[in-house]
This record gives sequence, structure tokens and C-alpha cells, in this order.
Amino acid sequence: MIRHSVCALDCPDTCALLIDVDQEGGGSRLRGDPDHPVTRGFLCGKVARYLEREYSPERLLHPLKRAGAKGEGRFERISWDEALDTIAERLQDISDAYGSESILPYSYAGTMGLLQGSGMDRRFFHRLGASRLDRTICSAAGLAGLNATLGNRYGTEPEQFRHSRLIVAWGANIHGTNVHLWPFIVEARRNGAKLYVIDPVTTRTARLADKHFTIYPGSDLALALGLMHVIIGEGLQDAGFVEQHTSGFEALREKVAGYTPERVAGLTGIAAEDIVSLAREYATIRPAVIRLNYGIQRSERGGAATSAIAALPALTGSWKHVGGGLQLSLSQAFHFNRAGLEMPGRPTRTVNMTELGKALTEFDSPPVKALVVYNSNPAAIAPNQNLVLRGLRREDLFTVSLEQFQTDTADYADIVLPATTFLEHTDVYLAYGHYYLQLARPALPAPGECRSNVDVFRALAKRMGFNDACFDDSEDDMIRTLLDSGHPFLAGITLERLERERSVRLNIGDPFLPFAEGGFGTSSGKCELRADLWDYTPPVESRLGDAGLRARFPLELVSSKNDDSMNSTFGYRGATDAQTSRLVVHPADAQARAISTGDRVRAHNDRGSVVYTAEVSPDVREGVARAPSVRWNKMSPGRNNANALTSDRLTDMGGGPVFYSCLVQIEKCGD
Ligand SMILES: Nc1nc2c(c(=O)[nH]1)N[C@H]1C(S)=C(S)[C@@H](COP(=O)(O)OP(=O)(O)OC[C@H]3O[C@@H](n4cnc5c(=O)[nH]c(N)nc54)[C@H](O)[C@@H]3O)O[C@H]1N2
Ligand SMILES: Nc1nc2c(c(=O)[nH]1)N[C@H]1C(S)=C(S)[C@@H](COP(=O)(O)OP(=O)(O)OC[C@H]3O[C@@H](n4cnc5c(=O)[nH]c(N)nc54)[C@H](O)[C@@H]3O)O[C@H]1N2
Ligand code: SF4
Ligand SMILES: [Mo]
Repeated sequence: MIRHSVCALDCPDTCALLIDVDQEGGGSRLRGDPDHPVTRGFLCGKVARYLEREYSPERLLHPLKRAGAKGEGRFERISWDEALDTIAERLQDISDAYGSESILPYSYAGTMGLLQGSGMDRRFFHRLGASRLDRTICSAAGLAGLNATLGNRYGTEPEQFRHSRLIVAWGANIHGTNVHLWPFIVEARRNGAKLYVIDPVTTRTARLADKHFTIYPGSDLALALGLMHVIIGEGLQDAGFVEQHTSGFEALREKVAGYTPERVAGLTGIAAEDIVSLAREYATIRPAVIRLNYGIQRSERGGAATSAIAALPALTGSWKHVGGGLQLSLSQAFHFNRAGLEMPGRPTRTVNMTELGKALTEFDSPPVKALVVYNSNPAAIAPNQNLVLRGLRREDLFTVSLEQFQTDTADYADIVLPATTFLEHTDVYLAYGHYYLQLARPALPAPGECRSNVDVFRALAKRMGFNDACFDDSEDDMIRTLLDSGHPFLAGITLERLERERSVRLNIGDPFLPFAEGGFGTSSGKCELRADLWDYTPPVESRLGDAGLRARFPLELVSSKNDDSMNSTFGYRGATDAQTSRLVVHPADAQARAISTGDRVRAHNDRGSVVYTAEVSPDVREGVARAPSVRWNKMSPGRNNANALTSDRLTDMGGGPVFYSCLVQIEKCGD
């Protein structure tokens, strides 16, 4: 029998899956649905092997309570009743003693499912009056940047990329992290399109590109202003579109006058003549599309950089063309009834998830006394890891982890609850890289005593005496509520229709040209050219940043995504561990330190020190080191990873993390 499912991983592609299931309910083969217009019958390598995870002997199957020291990883099995009673009692006691805001939920996108990730859990914590979590860890700076310029975060549909003549992958490793866009690019190139990549690293995508601009990390704002300098200076803007649909052009003209190609070359490391030719080609080749991804906004100037890049298609009028425009995240087009799903209740303190270390070690009035983690592995993925781990070690902190695997975070938990995978529970999925809404029903039985997040938070609500009707809602009730927003993009999309069709394109018209006739989501309805936000100063932690820091820590560490894993989700796999234990160093930087491929090296700064295996390669720009991420701490010699080096400084906009603005020194380890 073939069953349908949807990949729940935090990936723009949100693939439709087919799974072969035998008489006994065992899954034997997973593949991409050939009928889905974006999945097109194939999966990425990591999920093609997902059944290995599903049936891994390392899956957590029973509730556990801690039997050793925090972090040690010794646990004993307990019953669900004991686990839920303990959690309910402890949360109640903590709430009575310190106030409900001393309880902090911590979750991100381990699953992108709406019910399991922002459904019953939110209802529970809102009813409890717990602190709110500001979920900034991935995209906050970029989304704030897009909002400032476009007002709403719509973008070019992936299927339209086949019509583009110039595709600019800007901080976007398409082939590695968004592989279902790739076939559309192949099709475009067959018709003569060019692919340009702007990335400090020679990624798979860059290797396959027509041109690769190896920009200095964190300098994208300067490049965007340099391109505008050339476009406006040479009169290549679309005067009609600018006149009708943008505001702030005159101030922008003045602002970019100072960003000459020569000056921008010094700031970005891209030759002046390349800046000029890129600007000319971008402004004159039609249609031209920018695939912007989150790589550029994990740096100190990431918000402003995104905001400036997002203005380029309005300057050139590229929003008018099928196959033009820009894509970052498309998720805002899914106009759900979020309030109905999440039941926000009264406002409480908000804690920025990027600052977890500070929250656990510095906050008082009230201090964080209980931490409930699900869909996330903060011990591995949050910046300033030493501070995070110090917080997680606190004896007076009560920690719960809902997990599929015994992660580093689970090692610090007092109670661990075994969670279902997306193949085992019901959920609905938006996407951030396409416009299809999807439903998945359980395709496989849950092993052992695994329970879904919805189930667990429903049970906890009962134990804490919350009698509100919302805690009796079934998954289907929640889906109906979610779809009931009255927004035209969701008109006619019901649970019954999702049940029948499984994947339904939003009612956005075809072709969807969100801003062809203006209609931006800003208060003016225009694309805001925000010259006021766009002054480039190099990140403090960068080659042109703080000279004192740079003298001690001369290399820029980019701990970007590993091609063949998903954040820390597959960290237990040997092959993933081998990939994420590497530090890629440029030959010149390696030579200066007598480092060869295979050497054990130590990367360090004032925040921490991490041991890697060196790979000497020109795939990084001189002065840049790359640590494919995110490794499971406990697999490494120092029981840590790149986030022991990254800082918890926040981005210029949105309060996001600055993972890729990180200065380090590297040396060979003694034997
Ligand atoms: N294989 C795989 N796929 C994934 C993930 C994964 O871990 N592995 N993670 C998923 C998640 S959570 C997300 S958010 C998306 C993210 O997807 P992407 O945004 O594509 O991923 P990143 O690796 O963060 O960044 C993309 C590229 O930006 C480059 N970059 C770094 N700093 C700069 C800079 O300052 N300027 C420019 N121009 N480029 C820079 C990096 O070298 C990298 O190649 O991918 C998702 N898909
Ligand atoms: N240095 C560095 N740090 C980074 C990044 C980077 O590129 N470099 N990327 C950042 C980005 S973009 C992101 S999005 C974050 C990602 O950080 P996280 O969202 O924490 O992602 P993962 O590390 O993949 O951990 C997700 C966990 O959720 C669990 N899980 C999956 N499905 C379910 C479920 O249904 N129920 C429960 N209870 N658990 C489930 C998985 O087993 C997994 O352990 O990391 C950030 N950290
Ligand atoms: S991780 Fe992305 S590309 Fe891979 S199967 Fe899931 S949605 Fe598709
Ligand atoms: Mo992310």
C-alpha cells in the first residue's frame, strides 16, 4: 500500500512524500510524490534515508527521568503517568513560588507542522501564563528587512524560475538547502539563462554557477548599495515603476552616490568592474530574479542588507515579469487564523530565543525556573553555547525535553518524553519555498510509547486542571479553526478538500505576480526605498570590523548549513558527524599556520574553543573558515560545536542571531 505524507523538516521545499507500507504497517520505501509540482518525484539525500531514522535503534521509545548529573546522559525509564504527574506538579509549584513567567517554552522548527509546532503547545503555555518565546533563531532579521521594504513577504513562485533569464543566488546555497528549486533553474539555463552566485564560500551551487562573486561575509548591504549606485547612475532603473510604486527615490539617489564601485570593492572584496557588470546585467536582462536566502541575514547588518536587496526588483521593475522579482520566504501568503489556533490570551514577558544563555543565567524578576523544550535542540543550535550550557546545568532549573532522539539538550533534562515523527502524526504544512498547503495523516504507527506534541500538551493541560474547551479539540478541530480566517487566499480550502487533494495551491491567481502593479503591504502601499536604514558599516566581528579583535582573531568563521543534514537533527549519524567535524581553511591561511588536511585544529575566541579536523581548500575565501553545521556536541572531543564560538549579539533588525559574524583564531593542536 502506498500512503502519502509531507516532509516536516525546516526546509523551503516542504516535499510531498509517498511511502510504501506493508501489511504489518512497516514502511519500506520513501520517495518524492511525482504529482507534486515542486517535489516532482525526488527527495534530497537526507530524507530519502529517513526510514533509517524512523526505525533507528537510537529512537527514544519511553519516558525517562534523569538518574545522573545534568548533561551526563544517565536516565531511567518511567511511566507516562509518572512523567506527566511530575511535570504538572513541578510546573505548578514553580508557578506558585515564582510566578508563571518563570516557565519558558523553547521550540523551533524540528517539525514545521502547524499543529505540532504552534498548536496545542501554544494554547497550553498561553493558558499557563508562561513567558513568550520570540522565535528569532533563523529568520528574524531577514523578515524584518523584507517587511521594512515590501510590507508583506510574498515573492516569486518557484515554478516561475524556469522563465528567468538571470538568476542571482544571493546567500543561497540552492543545491544544498533548497534542492527542489534546482530543476527549474536547470530548465531556465537550458533556455539560455545564467546563474550567478554571491557567497563567500564555493558551495555546490557556486561550483555550478556561471559566475561566482566571493563576497566578504556580512558586506551584502554595501554590495546592494553599490549596485544601486551603478543602476541609478547609468539611468537603468525602471522610471515608470519607480515613480508609481516606490517612495524615497530621491533620498536613495543621494545615499548611493557615495557607494562607488571602487569604494564598494574595498568593502566587499568584489572587483569594481564585476560590480558594474553585475549591476548592468541585473538591470537589463529580463526577467531577472533574485533567490535570496537566509545566509546573508545571519550577520550583524543582516536586516538592513535584506531590506536593501529587496528593493532591487522595484528599482528595475522586475516584479512586472513572470520569472522576475525576488524570493526569500513565501510563508506569509498562508493567511491562517493563527489566533484561533494559538489562543494568545493575556500578554506576558517575551524572551528572545537567541539569548537563551542570558535568559538562563542572568534573568531575574522572575528568573527562568522551568524550561520545556520541544522541536529544538538548544544545547547545540543556540549561540554562545558555553553560557547556554552553564544555564542548562543549573541545579534549580527544571528542564523537560520532548524528543525523538537523546540530543544534548535531552541530556540536560530532568524528564525526557518520547516524541512521534511526522510519519506518525496528523499535521498541516505551509511552506516557505512554495505556495502549496498540505495535509498529512499518520502513515506509520508510533513505536513504543511515543506520543505527539499535541497529545502531550493536551494531557498536561488536563493534569493542570485547565478545563477550557480548546483542550478538548481534536487535530481536525484545530485544522478547521486554522483554515477559518476569511482570507481570500484560503477561500474554498477546507479540511475535506485537503483530505481529497492533500496538496492545494493557495488562491493567488496564476501567474502570481504579487507586486506587478505595486500593491505593496507597506502603509503607503509602495515599495519603501529605506535610505534611512542603509548606511554600511562593517560588522564588529569581520575583517574590516574591530581592529583590536581582528588582531587576535583574524579569521571569519561561517558555520553555514551542511549539505547533507538538517541543522542538528541528524547529528547522531556517523556520516553527518564526519561532515560536521570539518573546518575548511583556505590554503594561504593553512600554510601560515602549518596546517594540512586531516590535522586536528583548534578554533577559538574569547567565548570558547572547538576542535575540528582541518580540510585545506580554496572553497573558502582567504580569511574565511567554514564549519558545516550543526554538529551534535557530544560527538565531538570537546563536547561542543561552532556555537561555542558564535556570539549572542543581535542583528541590526529583528533581534536575530549573528551566527556568521564570528571572528576566530585557528591553530594546529599538539598531538
Ligand atoms: N541540507 C540542508 N538543508 C537545509 C538546512 C540544513 O541544515 N541542511 N537547514 C534549513 C534551514 S533551518 C534554513 S534556515 C535554510 C537556510 O538555507 P540557506 O540560507 O541557503 O543556508 P545557509 O547555509 O545559512 O546560507 C546560505 C549561504 O549563505 C552564505 N553566506 C554566509 N554568510 C554570507 C554573507 O555574509 N553574504 C552572502 N552573500 N552569503 C553568505 C553561506 O556560505 C551559504 O552558502 O536551509 C534549510 N535547508
Ligand atoms: N552555528 C550555527 N547555528 C545554527 C545554524 C547555523 O547555520 N549555524 N542555523 C540556525 C537555524 S537557521 C535554525 S532554524 C536553528 C535550528 O535549530 P532547531 O530548530 O533546534 O533544529 P534542529 O537542530 O534540527 O533540532 C530539531 C529537533 O526537533 C526534534 N523534532 C523533530 N520533530 C519533532 C516533533 O514532532 N516533536 C518533537 N518533540 N521533537 C521533534 C528533532 O529530533 C531535533 O532534535 O539552528 C540555528 N543554529
Ligand atoms: S528536507 Fe527539504 S528537500 Fe529534503 S525531503 Fe524534506 S522538504 Fe524535501
Ligand atoms: Mo533555519
